[in-house]
Formats: sequence, C-alpha cells, structure tokens
Amino acid sequence: MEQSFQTLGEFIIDNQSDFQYSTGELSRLINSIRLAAKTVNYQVNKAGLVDITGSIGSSNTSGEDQQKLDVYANDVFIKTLIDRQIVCGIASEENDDFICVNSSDGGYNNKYVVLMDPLDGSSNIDVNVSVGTIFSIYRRVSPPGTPVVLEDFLQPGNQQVAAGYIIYGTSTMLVYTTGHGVNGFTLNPAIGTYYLSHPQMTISEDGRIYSINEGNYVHFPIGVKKYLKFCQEEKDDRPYTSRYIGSLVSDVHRNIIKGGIYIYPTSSKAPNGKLRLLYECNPIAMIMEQANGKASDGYQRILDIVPTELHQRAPFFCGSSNMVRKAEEFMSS
Ligand code: AHM
Ligand code: MG
Repeated sequence: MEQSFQTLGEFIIDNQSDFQYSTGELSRLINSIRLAAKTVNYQVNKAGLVDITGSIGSSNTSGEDQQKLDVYANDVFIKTLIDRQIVCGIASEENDDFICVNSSDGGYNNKYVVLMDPLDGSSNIDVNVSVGTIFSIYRRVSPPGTPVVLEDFLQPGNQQVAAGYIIYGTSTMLVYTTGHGVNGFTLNPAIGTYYLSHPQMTISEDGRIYSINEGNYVHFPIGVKKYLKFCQEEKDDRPYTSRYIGSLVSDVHRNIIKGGIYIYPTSSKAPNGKLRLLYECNPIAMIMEQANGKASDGYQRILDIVPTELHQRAPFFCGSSNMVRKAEEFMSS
C-alpha cells in the first residue's frame, strides 16, 4: 500500500489550533482513544481463534447479554483513559453508573467527559460481522477541581465537542469530528498506524438505501410503515435498496459513503426505540450533521434532546438529509 497519506497523529497535531485556547487536552484524549482502539482491534480480529467469543452469562444494565469482547473492550477503553488521567469522567453503555477520574495532580482538574459504547453490535461477533466503538466527548459543566456529577453527562448532543466511531470491518477505520467536518482514518495493521484515507467525508443529500429491521414491521408506528411503502414504491428513482447489517456503525458507515437512511424507530415492543441517546444516537448524529446529513427522532433534531437519564433510549432516523426529511413528513402526517 502506498503510504503517502497523512497519519492520524500528524493530523491531530496539525489541527490542534482549531480550538481556541486549546491546551492540547482534547488532542491527547483523541490519541488515547486511538490507542485503545488499536488494542481492541487486535482482539476483535483474532476473535475466532481464541476462546473470547460468546456470552459470559452476565447482563449489562439494560438486561442484555454481555459478550466477552464487550467486557474486554469496555475495560480497555476505561483503563486507557484512566491511566492517562486525561478525562474527568467516563460513562459507558456497559456500566450502570459513570466513573469519576482523577487528574494527574490527584485532583479533579480535567475538562472533558467521555461517553461511549465500547463494542456496538457485539451480538454479531460470533458470526464474523463488523462491529464498532462509538464515542462522544463533552466539556464538563461542573466546576473543575470537584468530582464530576451526573449533569456533566446529561448534556444535549449539541454540546458535544467531538464524536466518532471505530469500525472493525474488512479494514479498521477511525472516523471522527471535532465540529470541523468528518475525517476517516484507515489502520494499516502491519505498522499499527492510521492514515487519513477519507478526508472531509460527506453524505449525499439523496440516497437509495434504507436500513431498518423490517422483521419488526407489524410493531412499527404508522408513519414508519408508510415511509417503508414509499421506499418500496415503483416510482421515480424508487424502489430503494434495503440493506441492514444490524450493526449500527457498519450500517451508518456504508450509508455515509453510499447515501441512505438508517432507522431504528419506536415500536409496540420497544416504546422508546432501542438505541441509547447518549452512547449511540448523539455521537452518530453529530457525525451525520458534520457530514451534511441529518439525524432526528422522527420529529425533532436528536442533538437538541435534553437527556434525563444516562441509559435513555431514543428512536433514531439518520442519513441523507432529504431522506430523513421525507421520513419525518410521514411521521407527522
Ligand atoms: P447493542 O448496543 O446491544 O449492540 O445494540 C445496538 C445494535 C445496533 O448496532 C444495531 O443497529 C441494532 O442494535 C440492531 O438491533 P436489532 O437486532 O433489533 O435490529
Ligand atoms: Mg450499542
């Protein structure tokens, strides 16, 4: 492979000046995520070789089966961030409560909190399907010098200072934004370096892919049912193509590159949807908007929802802006 691209390390340093009064803390934080992602990538890639796949028999906070690799990824990200004393708090989809982290002087002086889904789509690991890590970064609202509080984590997504995902796919990519567009870096596993392979990623305004678990059709709200019929109608550039991996990061990543919509709506079985606002919807919504796309709960902008609970769920519609707008029209009709 031709190695003429800029590395992620170089990119982070070159773009540090985007942040006024930056102390380099955010850059060091993204560096820590980059490092943890390499470690997780190494384990995910050899999942079939060692006895690391499968369930460990315990449940996470939402009562779902925790996979061994979920636990492993959760530990790696948390340990990497704690060891570097780079954040003041961490909340994870896999933990019941948030974690308070000391700064290097033993106080509570760091500025940022991280919220993450350490291994999303992990039920796909046993069958060798791509999974991902999703992360979201906020500036704390409580005064530095004091331990973090719940309010530091319960901020609307429009307050995110950075967000991103790592996709452990046919190749491993780290895609992130600090509010200045979206950039994607591909890992060269031979030398363990990420290169800027997808600069300034954007999603087309219109797309022809819809991604939804249609097995739940009978339980969907009427607006979603009507939108699906619209997608399947033989008219203009329709019918659209249906593609659903069941791994949010993979479905979203494909849709950004090819154009499309991802929907996880409410249903009679899941009245608030399935995805978690803080760990999944908000970071993906920031990426989508920064890539010129749109993210909604069917009625309003995801990033404007004021959260009330750490593990809150939200219905999620994201992707090509005209497709999301059309789905919203059906939801309100
Ligand atoms: P998880 O966080 O427990 O892995 O669940 C999130 C995943 C998403 O990656 C995916 O889009 C969705 O759940 C699939 O759910 P379903 O199997 O109900 O279609
Ligand atoms: Mg998840």
